[in-house]
Amino acid sequence: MSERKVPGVAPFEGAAGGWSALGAVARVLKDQMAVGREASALRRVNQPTGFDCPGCAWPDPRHTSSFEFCENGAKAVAWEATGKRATPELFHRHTVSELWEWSDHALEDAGRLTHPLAYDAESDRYVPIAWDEAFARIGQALRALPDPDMAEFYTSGRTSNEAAFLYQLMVREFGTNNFPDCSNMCHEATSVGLPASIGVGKGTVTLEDFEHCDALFSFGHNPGTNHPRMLTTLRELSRRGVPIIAVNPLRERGLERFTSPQHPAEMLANHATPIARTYYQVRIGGDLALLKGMMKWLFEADDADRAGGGAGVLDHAFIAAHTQGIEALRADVEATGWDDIVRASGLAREDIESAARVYANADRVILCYGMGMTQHRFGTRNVQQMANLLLLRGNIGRQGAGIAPIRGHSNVQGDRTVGITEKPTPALQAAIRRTYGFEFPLTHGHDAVAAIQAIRDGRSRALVCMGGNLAVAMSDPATTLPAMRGLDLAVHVATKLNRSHLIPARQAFVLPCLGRTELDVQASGPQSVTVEDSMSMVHASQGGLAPASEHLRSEPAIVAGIAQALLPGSRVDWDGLVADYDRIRDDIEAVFPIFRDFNRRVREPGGFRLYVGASVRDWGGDGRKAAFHVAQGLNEDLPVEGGDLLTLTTIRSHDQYNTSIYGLDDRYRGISGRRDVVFMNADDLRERGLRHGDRIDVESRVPGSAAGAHRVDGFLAIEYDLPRGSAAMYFPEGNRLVPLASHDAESGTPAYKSIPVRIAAAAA
Ligand SMILES: Nc1nc2c(c(=O)[nH]1)N[C@H]1C(S)=C(S)[C@@H](COP(=O)(O)OP(=O)(O)OC[C@H]3O[C@@H](n4cnc5c(=O)[nH]c(N)nc54)[C@H](O)[C@@H]3O)O[C@H]1N2
Ligand SMILES: Nc1nc2c(c(=O)[nH]1)N[C@H]1C(S)=C(S)[C@@H](COP(=O)(O)OP(=O)(O)OC[C@H]3O[C@@H](n4cnc5c(=O)[nH]c(N)nc54)[C@H](O)[C@@H]3O)O[C@H]1N2
Ligand SMILES: [Mo]
Repeated sequence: MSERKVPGVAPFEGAAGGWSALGAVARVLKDQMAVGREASALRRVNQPTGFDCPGCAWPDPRHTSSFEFCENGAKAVAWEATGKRATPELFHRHTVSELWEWSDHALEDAGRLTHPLAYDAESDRYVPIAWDEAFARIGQALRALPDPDMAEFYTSGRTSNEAAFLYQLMVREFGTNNFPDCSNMCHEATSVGLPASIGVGKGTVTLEDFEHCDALFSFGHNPGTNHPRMLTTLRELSRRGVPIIAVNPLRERGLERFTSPQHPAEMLANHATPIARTYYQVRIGGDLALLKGMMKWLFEADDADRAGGGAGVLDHAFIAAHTQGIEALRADVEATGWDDIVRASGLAREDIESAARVYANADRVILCYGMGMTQHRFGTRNVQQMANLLLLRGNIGRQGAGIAPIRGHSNVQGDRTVGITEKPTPALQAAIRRTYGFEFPLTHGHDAVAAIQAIRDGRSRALVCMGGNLAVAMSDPATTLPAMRGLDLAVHVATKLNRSHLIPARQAFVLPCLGRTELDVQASGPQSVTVEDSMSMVHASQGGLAPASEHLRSEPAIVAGIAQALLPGSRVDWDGLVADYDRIRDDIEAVFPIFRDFNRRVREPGGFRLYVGASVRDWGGDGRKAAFHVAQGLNEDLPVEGGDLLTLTTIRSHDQYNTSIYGLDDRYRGISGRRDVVFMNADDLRERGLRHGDRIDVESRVPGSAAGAHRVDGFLAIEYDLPRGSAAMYFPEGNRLVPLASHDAESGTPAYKSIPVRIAAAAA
């Protein structure tokens, strides 16, 4: 590390978790000014009778464990259950143009929204409006569009199954499939890649499988920050002697060592459990090469073993009975030379071989992965090569083995299950016809990128957002923000104020909703909603706090309100459904038979698991087999080492939830009080005549993007332990470097994590 002192930059020596995590929670509770309300809220997180943590989609041990401490779960709860309020008074004091100048942090830190608001162009202010009037105007504006396909209906992944189901029902009865959703920016490569490989776009493991696995590979995710409850599972594996192999360009503390706040002895002794046994710092975007290298070794080892009379290293019985396409895969990896694999992965051949050996020596392997694999121009290929690796040794569909995409938002997986998809199936069409008697088109609608393109080109004139912060989460703000200005209609259902709400449309509305932590009372009494976690477990969630304002409505009630104004002759009994969410669940079951016996099963402690065919080696029915997929090349469009360009990735800090910026610290990476940093390798710095702490300009060099169009200026270069040729900065700041058109060709996932850039000393 450089000797130079840079304000706010100092290595963090501790383990993940431990006392520093408890301290951070104490601070956030104090900052949000409502210790009484939150502390009681925290005890109800992920309890059999409590609410589902809005933090992440990692499952709970049957939802029956005692309160499991998680720093970032606690922050998510405190942020929602805050004592601060963004009242009409705030909007009276500040015009929308003034609020635009606030930081993302300051906007949300204004607190919970309390009243429905409508934009008044004359005064440039949001002013309170009655719910019914808002619904009427929204319905009217949508009906005034020449074509339902000129409206976009976005969903962020906190939305419950019940709200999401009603939402898609309303939108389909209206007549479009334009369902951009946060999953399009997240695990879409999984949703597209895995069905082609294993017949289902979901993970195949359950939490129990982790108790039986004997090797775990972790590709491109950061549990210490983004799913801290997973550290408890990783700690148990490590203590059981299971090798954990981390593949990540950055050395993330949560993958290195963990002090569990659940274990007083470990806390008091300041002891930490080591997590990853081996840590491979792959080049950004180099995973494809690593995976091909591991498979190449497996094929070679298999040949050698069989030549010596052995049964082979691959699971030949499984491959013969359950898969297709092995020959093409073999031909591809055999044709790929070691020199290319080493160059593209940035790893030594011995390292790749030893990773393959650990894999081959284990009977039951689980492979977990996150955004480090999906948010690339080759995201879908990455996903399919991971599936290939597992299939080669029959590591899918048996106890202790499988693939585990780590989902982001706490119900992003469930939203998709209950119909939030721009690609509806004939089965869905038939089920909706059967249940409600209306038709909707099967034509594919817009995903997130296509929605922004349509808005940019004037083909879409209305945007309705069920949560989220689309304008900031999306790539390319230079395109996205101006495109959204001047829509005919913008509607945001939200808990807190964010930048997306401040982009004026001819008519704009902010509709404040209940959060997960809050009591939801409808005509039949208190209601619970349901969510689906990363492992396809569906369970109930019921908030207990008094709502942040008496004017809030639940998401299902808001959807019903809009629907009744939008669809006068609707075939759906909106009032009846909202009066009793059991009735929504009955309808979900009627439309999606996978929810058989929904209301009964969701009342069992811990809920139930949805059927995932690949978990029992059903690869999609009709005698289908799992398929090996060939990925041409080795991510050849990434810059070559030693050249002028670097590959930049965008990551989350420890103090943010996507676009919600809780604070300016990134404790485990040694950053405090700032976010304007670019993590760089020491040699890359030196080669550019730069020193740790220098101001730099970063220019995107994505092929085809106009010179100078996508840049970030005046950031701080930080010397950091990551491979040569690789650099990292925070999301959403880094979105300015990602042109809208730079995305995975197959899934449309923006390439947030492989941005070729040129970095030089700051001009000014
Ligand atoms: N506290 C908190 N929790 C969250 C979120 C949050 O913002 N804050 N967000 C939620 C959401 S929506 C999601 S999707 C998940 C995201 O959870 P993650 O998938 O963990 O998200 P990221 O921070 O984007 O980082 C992924 C990791 O990938 C690594 N990486 C980057 N590029 C590459 C690469 O090319 N190859 C490999 N192998 N690794 C790479 C980075 O170093 C980083 O450690 O978390 C969810 N949970
Ligand atoms: N460069 C870069 N860009 C990325 C990523 C990256 O890694 N790098 N990650 C991408 C990923 S994985 C994702 S998932 C997207 C996230 O995209 P989004 O899901 O659109 O964004 P969030 O920041 O999670 O949304 C925050 C807002 O949600 C609202 N909200 C919170 N809780 C609730 C609720 O219960 N109900 C309602 N109605 N609203 C609520 C609040 O108003 C808050 O301001 O960003 C993507 N963008
Ligand atoms: Mo995500």
